[in-house]
Amino acid sequence: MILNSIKQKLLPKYKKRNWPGLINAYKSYLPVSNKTPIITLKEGNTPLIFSENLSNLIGNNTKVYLKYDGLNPTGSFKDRGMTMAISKAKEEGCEAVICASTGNTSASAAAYASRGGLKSFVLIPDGYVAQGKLAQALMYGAEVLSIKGNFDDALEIVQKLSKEYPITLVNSVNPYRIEGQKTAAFEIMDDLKTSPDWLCIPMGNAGNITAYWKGFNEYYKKNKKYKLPKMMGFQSSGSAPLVDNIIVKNPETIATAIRIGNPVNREKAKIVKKESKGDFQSVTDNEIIDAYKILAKEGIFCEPASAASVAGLIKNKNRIKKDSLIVCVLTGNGLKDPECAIKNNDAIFQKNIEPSLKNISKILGY
Ligand code: AN7
Repeated sequence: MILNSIKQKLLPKYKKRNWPGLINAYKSYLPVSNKTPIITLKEGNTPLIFSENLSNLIGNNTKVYLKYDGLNPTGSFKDRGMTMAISKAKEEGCEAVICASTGNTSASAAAYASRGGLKSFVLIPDGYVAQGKLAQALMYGAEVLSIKGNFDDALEIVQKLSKEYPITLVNSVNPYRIEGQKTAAFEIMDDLKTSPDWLCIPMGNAGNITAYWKGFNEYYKKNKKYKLPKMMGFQSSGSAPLVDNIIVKNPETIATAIRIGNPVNREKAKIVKKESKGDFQSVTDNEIIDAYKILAKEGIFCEPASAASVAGLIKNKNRIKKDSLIVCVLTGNGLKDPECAIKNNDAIFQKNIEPSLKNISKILGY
């Protein structure tokens, strides 16, 4: 009886099943009209999760939240940009889309293109795309070209192709991608009713950090209670063109999603850093894996590139002011890269066990 009355009170308030997808939810902030065909998989509305472990680790009454964007329909934040890019491509009458990708963009482009009835072509670097992402691109129906080169080589080619042929480029140079992705900042501010002091985020091409900054600014312009956070961008030390202000010819990192040596949004990222009084830093692969494990111990499984945001936060422990509110963006789901997880964990995993009750209870220590 008591349980029933609690349920009746809570249910209407927490009913989120009617989420319409991020274009419908934030229409007034987006370049869409009644004529735009909205191609959606109900992306967005991802949870902002308080991290007890990280808050304790940082100390000084810091509150750390995780924006778990790996819970989008294809398992990464790319869906936010792709619902916009594909809807606009469809509105403009285009029939095919193309992208270069370290994996997640290709998965998302393939899914939304199929949903919108468009053809998709994706170029990926041979041998450097996590299995889950490759599986998705193939299943969702993209034409996949694995090239003997890296992401930067692939991006150069697709940029040229999209200029010469009637194919829409859906990498983050497409401005609609940034428009869609800025909604993640809106959701954070809607949840917190304020802005964080720091936003920690991994950077590859730096489209996402650009998008978040745009989102924070748009709310701030409407209401000054939404302060502007410091934008803290993190790259892997073997692939840190924005930190070192260089082009990295042969980027290398376990975080294959951000294995990018010549980011297209370099100039935009510089502006974000300057305007937000933020910082760009690198973290090593070992620091990334440590952060990856810390998150999992709290039940949160992200891909290695996403853990770079948390590795970066931990690295700055001594710089964080008392009572800070920090959000780390977890851009992709851990299931994207099962190989990395199986290789990098501290689990007890015993194989070839005789299936007898006696034997198993002995192994378990009973
Ligand atoms: C999990 O899929 O570039 O700084 O081709 O998959 O906006 O590039 C992926 C990038 C962070 C970096 N985290 O975002 C691609 C691709 C994950 C990612 C990034 C990516 P940007």
